[in-house]
Amino acid sequence: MSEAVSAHAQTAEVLDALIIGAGFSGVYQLHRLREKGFSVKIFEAGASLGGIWYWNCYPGARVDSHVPNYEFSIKEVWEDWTWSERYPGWDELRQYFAHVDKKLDLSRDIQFNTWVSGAEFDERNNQWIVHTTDGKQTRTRFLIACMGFAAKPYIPEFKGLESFAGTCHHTAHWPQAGLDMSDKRVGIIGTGASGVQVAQEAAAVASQLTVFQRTPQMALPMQQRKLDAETQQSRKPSYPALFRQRAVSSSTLFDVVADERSAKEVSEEVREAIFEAAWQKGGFQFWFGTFSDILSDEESNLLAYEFWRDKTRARLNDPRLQEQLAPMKPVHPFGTKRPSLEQNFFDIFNQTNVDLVDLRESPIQRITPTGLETSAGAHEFDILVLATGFDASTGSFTQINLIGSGGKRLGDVWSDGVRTHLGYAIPHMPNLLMLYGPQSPTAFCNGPTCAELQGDWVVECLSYLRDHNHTRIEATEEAAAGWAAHIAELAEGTLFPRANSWYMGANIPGKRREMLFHTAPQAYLEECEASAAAGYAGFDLS
Ligand code: NA7
Repeated sequence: MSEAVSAHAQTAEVLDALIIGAGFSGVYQLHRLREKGFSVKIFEAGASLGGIWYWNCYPGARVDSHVPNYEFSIKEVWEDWTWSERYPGWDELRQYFAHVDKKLDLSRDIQFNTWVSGAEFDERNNQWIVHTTDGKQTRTRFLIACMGFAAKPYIPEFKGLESFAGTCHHTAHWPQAGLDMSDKRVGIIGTGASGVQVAQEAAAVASQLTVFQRTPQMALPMQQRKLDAETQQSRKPSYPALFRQRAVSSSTLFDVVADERSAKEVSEEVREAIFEAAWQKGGFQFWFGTFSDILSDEESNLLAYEFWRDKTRARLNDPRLQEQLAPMKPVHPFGTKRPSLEQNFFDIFNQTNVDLVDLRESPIQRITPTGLETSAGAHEFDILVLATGFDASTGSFTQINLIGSGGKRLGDVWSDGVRTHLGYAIPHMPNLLMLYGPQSPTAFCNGPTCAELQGDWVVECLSYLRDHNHTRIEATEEAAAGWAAHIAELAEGTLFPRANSWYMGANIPGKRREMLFHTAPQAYLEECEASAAAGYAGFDLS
């Protein structure tokens, strides 16, 4: 620590907790920690609350977990809030955050437009000194990272990208003022959730849409439904039980429960009926809610894939499109990349204004001032959309200059792979606690649910430290090595390692290939409870 920083920091106010990020996790932490009497603030890079729903404001951006499972269980928040759709869009989610803000009076403790560029641990005082891009430093006893899994957008190093003369945006950097795609020629690279959603909207208004697909997207029907306020209000008495259920059953996982049998052990008739029911129900029901072994047994997985494939091909008029979008043989096991939820994604390719370019047949060679060139030819457009995803989970942390105890940098601590204990804390990074981060069930549990289940653990932990006069908590190296082995072992019992997904860190060139998430949320909650009950086993407290 430089003397200047030290001198400045020592005269400043010291917070009990500084939270980075005002998405679901951050605002829940703020609310709960304030209730417990901690002095706490949020630093948020965006101009308002919402986290992912602030940044991802491209047309069609919407959540893939349904409400009311995708909302806070805080009574004063839900009692007079109703949604217009089962899977709300980004604009309605922003309105929800404004409602949460009003109800819980959050903004007074949130500093917006404040990007945390780094933080260093002051061992003498057991405090973090947090640096923001406005050149200021803030001291805090605990630093709580609530940055979400998608704080670092990924833009591939396409040759010539800077030469494009039209309008070009990554989906997570969409202009806050909006961008009209009407009567424009639009090119979209990427067919993950973002690419699928923006393509559906562009197809309706653009004069020409070209979708560049590298890997077929095993998108599932959303079965979106409008919701009316009266019906929602009449169901409110059941909400407390519904929210309690999130913590005690496998429904934590997006509110879907699978049949305990194997897809292989039932008759074809029964299997088709269960698949069809899940399909009609929509959302992630067909992903996690059919048979127990879909994501662990290759043969069962193939049965699900074939059902998906046949349903999808039936919607496409052209045999070539059928093979490009829903190939006879799966490119990876079904569901090992997060399936996007679609409304009319496959149907748009039957339209005359929509083209698909299969990048496996003809890779992108360069971006040009007027469009892009693949090995098969040139494509021109006015708007280029980069729906190319994120350096998921760990990218949120590695983009910040974190310096822990003994001057250890995060890159050093993670040089042999990600190391955390319970996904909450990193060795050599004392008093830094993470929510919705790596090596927890982040990707298999929705935002608000995880914000509360993990968030309560963190609040209890900080209260315990205060009650026991501890000023420092740190994950042990031994516990973190054991946790990394546990995460890897859990993944080995599934088919997830078989796809080049962001779950596996395999969407970013050069990123270490390792499962980044805990795949069994229920077991995870029990493991966290057990650690807390044992006085925070796996952590050094002092
Ligand atoms: P995703 O799901 O990571 O999708 C990114 C897409 O971009 C995917 O189709 C990629 O193809 C494609 N991509 C990435 N790099 C390239 C290059 N170099 N060339 C061509 N295509 C490329 O990100 P999203 O933003 O859609 O969704 C992220 C999550 O947010 C989502 O899962 C939901 O949870 C919400 P690939 O499949 O790697 O071949």
